[in-house]
Amino acid sequence: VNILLVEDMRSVAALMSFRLSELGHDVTVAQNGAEAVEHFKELAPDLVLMDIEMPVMNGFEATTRIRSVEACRKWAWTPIIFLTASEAQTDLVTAIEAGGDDFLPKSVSEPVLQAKIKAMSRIAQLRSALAVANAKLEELATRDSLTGMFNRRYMNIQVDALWELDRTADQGMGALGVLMIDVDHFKLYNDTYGHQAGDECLICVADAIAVTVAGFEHESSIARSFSARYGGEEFAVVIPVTSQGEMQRFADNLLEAVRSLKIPHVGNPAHGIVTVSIGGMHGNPKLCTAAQVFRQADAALYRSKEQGRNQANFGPA
Ligand code: GH3
Ligand code: MG
Ligand code: MG
Ligand code: MG
Repeated sequence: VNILLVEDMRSVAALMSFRLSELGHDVTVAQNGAEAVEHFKELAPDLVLMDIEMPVMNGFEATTRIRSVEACRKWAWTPIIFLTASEAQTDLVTAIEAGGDDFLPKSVSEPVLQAKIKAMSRIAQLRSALAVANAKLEELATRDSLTGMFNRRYMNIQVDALWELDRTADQGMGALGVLMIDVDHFKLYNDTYGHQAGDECLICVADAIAVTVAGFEHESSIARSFSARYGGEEFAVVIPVTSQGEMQRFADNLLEAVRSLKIPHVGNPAHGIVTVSIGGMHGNPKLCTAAQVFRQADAALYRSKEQGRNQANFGPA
């Protein structure tokens, strides 16, 4: 166990750290609370043994600060055991209030000290296993299982955040473009080639979209674009754009990327291969809501369908 021992009295620190090393632990000593906070940030110890009375910064204050460092790291928790010369009740209460987990007299016997360390490490390990599981679940909850793309739920959260960021920024990025992408005659694709082939087709289209977005980001040196499976055979891309022309260029790239997959589709008679229709709209978050832009993009998509598919149309700028 990696232990951060916080103790201002050199003789006590030396003795404690000798005992702990004998028990097989790695010990780092801090001589006051301020040093303890610094060491804590650098070392991320498994356990902290904290003296109370120290110059510069006492143990209660140091504990409060360590807890606020942890608050910035998701699910982080390190057990903190206070060490004290006396067993005053008020100290115990203050120690727990400050964020400490337990309380031991400095004169504690070796077996008790070892047992406490074991118990605390066990809780810490369980907690970190839970944190890993939680992170995995969070990741799963944001993704669509077929394509691996972000799902609509996560997209809504991200779009709201993007919008809010730009709306409140002194100098926003200007406009955000929304593109709705819908596979043409996809029901017929399923009817002709089967649902399994339909799934595979969606995976290919999703990949083509992801690659196109990455390429466009690279060549226009923009970041923060975002694509998702919006539902069924529909995808959406949110991309910072400076003009409708730029969005048009991006939409052309998307149309071409899907065509160049050359997936045969006899139910799409005008083209013979899988194509998509696109509706685009861009707007300034300071002037309109995300919902308005999505609505207009959807209306533009409808026009692309009506006018023969395999094309992009755009809402009013
Ligand atoms: P349009 O060109 O007007 O968009 O015609 P469409 O046939 O693509 O549109 P419609 O909304 O009538 O049909 C969408 C089809 O997409 C119906 C549904 O079975 C299929 N679909 C939705 N999600 C999935 C999926 O996950 N896998 C497969 N294989 N098919 C899906
Ligand atoms: Mg002291
Ligand atoms: Mg559709
Ligand atoms: Mg469709």
